[in-house]
Amino acid sequence: MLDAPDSPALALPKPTRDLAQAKRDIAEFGLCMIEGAMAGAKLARVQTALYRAADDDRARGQIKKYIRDHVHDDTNQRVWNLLSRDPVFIDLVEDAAALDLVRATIGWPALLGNISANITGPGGGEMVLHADQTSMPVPWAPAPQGINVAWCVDDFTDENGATRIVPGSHRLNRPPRPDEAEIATVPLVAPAGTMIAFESRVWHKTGFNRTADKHRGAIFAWYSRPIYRTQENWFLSLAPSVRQFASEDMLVLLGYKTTGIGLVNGASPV
Ligand SMILES: O=C(O)CCC(=O)C(=O)O
Repeated sequence: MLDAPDSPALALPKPTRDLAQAKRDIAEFGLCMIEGAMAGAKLARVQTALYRAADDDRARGQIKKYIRDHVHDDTNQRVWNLLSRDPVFIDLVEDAAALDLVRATIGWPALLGNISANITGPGGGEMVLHADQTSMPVPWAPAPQGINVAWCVDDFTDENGATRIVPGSHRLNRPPRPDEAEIATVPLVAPAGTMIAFESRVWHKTGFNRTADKHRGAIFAWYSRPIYRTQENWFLSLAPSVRQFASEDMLVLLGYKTTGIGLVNGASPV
């Protein structure tokens, strides 16, 4: 696993629009890249909504350090609970291709753990190398417990902090050890509008943003098997309008419509 940066072991899947190929890529590499998942007016709408929410938070001083950003600095901004910020983010959560990959990777019902953004700015530092299924005790079960669907809001480049990944690391079926924190990774270089889905065992981190003036905005929709607690506490933080107009799939993803766990008086609350 300690491969040189130009090693064939660090090859990435080719961007595709073929969901069958994307599922094969997740099995082989631990991730897939869906090109052109957002384009034109939709991409512009997402960009506007995200940067408006980020500007609002910044203007009001509502930027909180994220407990998992071990290297945090003021150039990095998380925007939480996007579902409650603009309806366009509801569309991302329910995107047909995204939900198809969720069902294929972790089954259904699934929970939406969170949908948040990470905007790394000029000079922004790296995140620690990690896999996302942090709630799963080791030894891990031999199947992914979650999947992260990342939406590139800006172009992802090596210079502006594209997410860096260790392709195939899902096959190790364990989190990286501290002495593996600096092993070779590859940047997920992709144009804005690309959707990148990576299963929860893949090792990855935010890259350094070495630019003088470029932000790298990315939205991460994290889905897990329903036995895990959600990262965002939807019951406290969800804007009522999202619940008011929620689709059947969204009710399941938020944990309002359920079987077996999360019941009220032995039945699904909704
Ligand atoms: O910002 C990125 O590229 C990755 C973020 C990430 O891995 C995380 O939030 O867990």
